[in-house]
Amino acid sequence: MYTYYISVGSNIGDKQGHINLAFQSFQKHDAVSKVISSSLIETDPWGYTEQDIFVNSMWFCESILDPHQMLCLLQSLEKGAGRKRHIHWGPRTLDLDIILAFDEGGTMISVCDESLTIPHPYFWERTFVLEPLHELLPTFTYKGVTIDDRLAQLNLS
Ligand code: A4P
Ligand code: MG
Repeated sequence: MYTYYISVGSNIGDKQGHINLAFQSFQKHDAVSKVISSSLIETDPWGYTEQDIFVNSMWFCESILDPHQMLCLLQSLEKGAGRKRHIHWGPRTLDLDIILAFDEGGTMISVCDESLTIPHPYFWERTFVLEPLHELLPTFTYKGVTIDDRLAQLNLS
């Protein structure tokens, strides 16, 4: 059994609608359990800034799926929302990224291959990821820094 924190983002069309529909399918999936969503927040675009504001949130779940199987499930939900891949960091109906994964003993899992990098390479730089993560995991610490301190650093810079 694994636990996952999954970042959710949308900035095209009915953003909240895309997220809510995907959440319902995810919750119903046989291979996932104990699904929780953070609040939805509106955020300014990060990276490629010539695009509409995003709605972002974070999902927690337990699952028997290993990280690559979880990536497949998330990509099928993105497809279901009509996701087309064009511009890197560009507009999307639904983006589901695995941010953190833990094994049954609570140890953080690292993956780095051609299809998957966990922890997500930019998560520690992004308030749109860390704010919803903070809601679900307020005691999280990464490389000796608490998520509270990291958010304070990012909000100052
Ligand atoms: N991939 C590798 N690691 C992962 C992972 N941990 N989780 C691979 C999910 N996928 C992972 O992703 C390209 C490939 O990354 C996948 O095929 C998978 O094998 P993509 O979603 O098709 O393409 P992308 O848009 O180029 O990359 P990505 O990683 O989704 O973009 P980012 O870095 O997440 O940036 N601003 C705000 N405010 N809110 C946002 O949500 N999102 C982005 C997207 C930019 N700016 C934003 C937001
Ligand atoms: Mg993605």
